[in-house]
Amino acid sequence: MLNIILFGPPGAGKGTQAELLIQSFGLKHISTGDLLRNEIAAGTDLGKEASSYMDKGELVPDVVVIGMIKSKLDAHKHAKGFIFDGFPRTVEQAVALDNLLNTYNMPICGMLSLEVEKPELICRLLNRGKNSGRSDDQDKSVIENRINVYHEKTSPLIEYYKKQGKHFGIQGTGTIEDISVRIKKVMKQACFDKL
Ligand code: B4P
Repeated sequence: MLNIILFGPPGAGKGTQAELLIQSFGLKHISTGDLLRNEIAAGTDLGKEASSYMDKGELVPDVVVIGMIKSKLDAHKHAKGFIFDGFPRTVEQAVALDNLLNTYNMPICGMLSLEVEKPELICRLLNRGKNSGRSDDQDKSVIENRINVYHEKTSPLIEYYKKQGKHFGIQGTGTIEDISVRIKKVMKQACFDKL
């Protein structure tokens, strides 16, 4: 089984690149952002709780997100592998993911970390906000808070996966196609035996 984490700050291209990878490798895509937005659209209690955090650019509580991931893994036990997009975002989430995957004997193969500078992130997200209807992409102060939260709570995961020898930094600027080529090259190096 091939399990990959697509990592990076908000707007780094995780969702964009995940779509291309699932086409190439036949992996199951799990985006916690998409799962949460589906709950909001369906008007569930979980969605109502999540939107109160997402509208401000804060992280949804770990217990909520970890529960969603567990039910996705349980529902797709026989998948060829998973691309985790936007998860984990805290050390607690990373520990929970390691524990869950170890129970299935299918550890993370690599954490592919897309590197993009703040001005480019802000520009991309404001651009998406013009058409996507995503409220968290329309307000510059919310976007800046998401980037601050990333540095405070999410970027420590780089060290967490470096210690496991699983961190791979990838330049996240340039055309979407060029970045995809870079990612696939790293995947072949990191996970060759599982492809
Ligand atoms: P997410 O849905 O994960 O959104 P994101 O970080 O903004 O990145 P996304 O993947 O959508 O954007 P992408 O970089 O592909 O999270 C939203 C919110 O949900 C979080 O703030 C949080 O509140 C909550 N949440 C989600 N997961 C959570 C978790 N695990 N724990 C707690 N809370 C959680 O693309 C951005 C834009 O850039 C697009 O318009 C794209 O077209 C463009 N783009 C991509 N690549 C480009 C390139 N190479 N050049 C130019 N533009 C590019």
